[in-house]
Amino acid sequence: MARVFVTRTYPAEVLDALSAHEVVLRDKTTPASRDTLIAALRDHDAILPTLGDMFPADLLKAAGPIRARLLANFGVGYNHIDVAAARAHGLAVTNTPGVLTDATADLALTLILATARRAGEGERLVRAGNWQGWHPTELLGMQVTGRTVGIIGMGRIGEAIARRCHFGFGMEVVFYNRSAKSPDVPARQLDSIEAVARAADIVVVAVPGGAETHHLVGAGTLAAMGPHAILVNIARGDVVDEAALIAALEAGQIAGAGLDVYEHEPAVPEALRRMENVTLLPHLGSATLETRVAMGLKAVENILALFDGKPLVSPV
Ligand code: 8YV
Repeated sequence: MARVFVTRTYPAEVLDALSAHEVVLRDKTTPASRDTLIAALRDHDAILPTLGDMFPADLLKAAGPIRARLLANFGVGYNHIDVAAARAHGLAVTNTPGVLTDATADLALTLILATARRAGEGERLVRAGNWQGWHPTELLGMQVTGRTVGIIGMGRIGEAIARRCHFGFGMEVVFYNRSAKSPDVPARQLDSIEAVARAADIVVVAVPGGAETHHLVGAGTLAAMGPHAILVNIARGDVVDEAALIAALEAGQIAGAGLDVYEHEPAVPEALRRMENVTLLPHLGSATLETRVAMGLKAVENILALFDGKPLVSPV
């Protein structure tokens, strides 16, 4: 019987799928500490970690000798794991691509619509008991149908967002991607992020996180967007320079923002929380029950493949 360390609370189906093995469950909603992860690496054959459970190179080094052979990450993004260092310590890393694409793309559209149509402001008005009744110029927003959306990062999730924007809202799609891409939606690839920012009414960030994309969207991109444009981020918080975003919003350089992710989660700057033209969600991209179950089962599939001596299903 192999031993698996599971760092968080998961839907029951996920743990049921591991029932043939010994599961050590840290039944918590918060990230595991450094000491907990070091002990887990020493005493288990596989670990099922997720966002916030940090595996930097120095932790992996301090843990040695490591018994674990796999970090089966729950999530498609794995910027909290130093993959090269993990490999150097004999640990494979897997993620959960594909199964969360639709849920995350749906959430991007939630942010586009909520921000453009000022849904948060309207909801707060009604909830506070301050609505005085309908009038012709109340809370006028930006019409989404027919606008241009600019997608930064045309991977699986970017393409799913493009499909929704094109087929659902008749939007023109432009995008930036570091390599040439032909998505299955009419879309124009532009050669820089600034060009996308200039062309689009709504810019959506959908690149992976990590050192390569840190502050990819900064003051220059925001300045290129224009005072009627909206920025949406469903990727990782630090892909956008948060201080530059706050400055651009405060200066009226852009019209608003829809954010699911932040540079220092769960901290959300007070300046953003004060702004009515910003929609703020608590990293809900993949947060549907069916998606979280599918993510968990994908992580478990990788763990079981390791124990059965089969090829990993989704190595990174
Ligand atoms: C997850 C995500 O909810 O999968 C990812 O990379 O950002 C979200 O869908 C969370 O980050 C767990 O990994």
